[in-house]
Amino acid sequence: MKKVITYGTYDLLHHGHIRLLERAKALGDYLIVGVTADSFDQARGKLNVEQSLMDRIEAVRATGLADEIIVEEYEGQKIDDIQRYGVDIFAIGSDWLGKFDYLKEYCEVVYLDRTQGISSTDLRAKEHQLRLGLVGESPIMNKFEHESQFVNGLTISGVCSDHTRHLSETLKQQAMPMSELDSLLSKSDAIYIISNTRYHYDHISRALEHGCHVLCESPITINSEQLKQLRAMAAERNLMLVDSLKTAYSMAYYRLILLAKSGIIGRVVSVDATCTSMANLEMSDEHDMNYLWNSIDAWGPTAMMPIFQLLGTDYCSKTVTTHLLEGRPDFDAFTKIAFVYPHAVASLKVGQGVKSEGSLVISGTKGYIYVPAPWWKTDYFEVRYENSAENRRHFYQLDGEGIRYMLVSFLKAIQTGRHINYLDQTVSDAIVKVISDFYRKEKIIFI
Ligand code: C2G
Repeated sequence: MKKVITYGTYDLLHHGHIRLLERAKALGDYLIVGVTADSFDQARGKLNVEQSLMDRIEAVRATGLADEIIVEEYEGQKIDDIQRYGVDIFAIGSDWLGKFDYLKEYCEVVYLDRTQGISSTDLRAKEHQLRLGLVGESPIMNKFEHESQFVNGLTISGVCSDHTRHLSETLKQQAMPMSELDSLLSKSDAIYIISNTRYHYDHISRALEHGCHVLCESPITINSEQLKQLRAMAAERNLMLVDSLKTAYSMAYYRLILLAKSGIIGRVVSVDATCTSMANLEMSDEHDMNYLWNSIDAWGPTAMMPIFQLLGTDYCSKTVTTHLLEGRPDFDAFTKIAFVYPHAVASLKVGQGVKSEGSLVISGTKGYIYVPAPWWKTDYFEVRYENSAENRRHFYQLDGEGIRYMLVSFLKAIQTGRHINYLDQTVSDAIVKVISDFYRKEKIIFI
């Protein structure tokens, strides 16, 4: 009996896939089809797969062409499968020409002509095209422009900015002043906002009025009342209003939160997060300073996220200590917040112009999780115990600082009308509440 094997994602199964399976089957007597696991697709940069693994397997099964279906989970598995199943022929589409010649050592390798004019990518893009406008004054917009290339169906519709010095040449060419925001909104389906937090409310409400979905750099606003209004506006119009907090979308970060919640370090008793950066305050002129984010705005949301995700948002008390920049009553260069919960504590330190070790430590009754600096770009963490032989290291690939995963998730949320909970709304609201209190200068210790 001649055994043939072939592999694929088979997202939105189409006649190109079916023709390939038919020809692969005709090469022998028994066809094994390897369907890629979601984590393997993610690792190889295929981020936009729409259907779940089960749905994709089901679609392949329904063709009646596969005698056996297996799951492809890791790089290098093909060699193992070929040997394990005693495969005679490996078949794949000609878009992979030459890429699998290394398998010739184990079996015959056949490249079959790819069917022209159809692909899962086209099908996905046709279904949903999203025009994303960029709004604000930050070099991070360059990263969004770059990362949008990895997201099928997403195009940048334009840029509104009053401070274009840090923008890439491509963005500079499309940039219009903030006074023309309405014209950007009218050619966009959604916008990404990274204007100074003082302007978020105005920019978000105008976007929602125009029927645009919003992805806004956290905090969404610096005033809890305004946040309530914006949430109501978004709900009324069936529009997404989502925090842009890229750390939430890092696989390593997401997994470490799940691990901590699963009890791997016992009961969590302390979460300590530090995030700092050098804002180059001496170099900044008056115009720059207008757009520069202070510590609590720039880093507060990121640092509060693990605290609220692990300990909840019902803290009993918080003590805020801050250091304001001389002559700038609204610019904190450093802020420390200590939270007390009924059975736990937490602390955060944020600095913009003050530098410290940017690590995250989650302490528990059995052990602790340590994420080295810069933890907000998590790709690695350690679970540590008293007995170091039990320590475990975890590594997950992080591409584009998490921005591309966040864009994919935002797109999916718009398509499905359902926001996947990388960042719970209660956490987002609690972040705004702390920042709102900060600006009301409630019970703050100044140093
Ligand atoms: N295919 C085709 N014609 C098309 C589209 C796809 O012949 N118009 C073939 C591909 O060449 C591949 C199979 O259908 O052999 C599955 O395609 P995808 O679902 O796009 O999967 P792919 O990313 O090619 O996965 O490690 C190799 C992968 O597992 C192959």
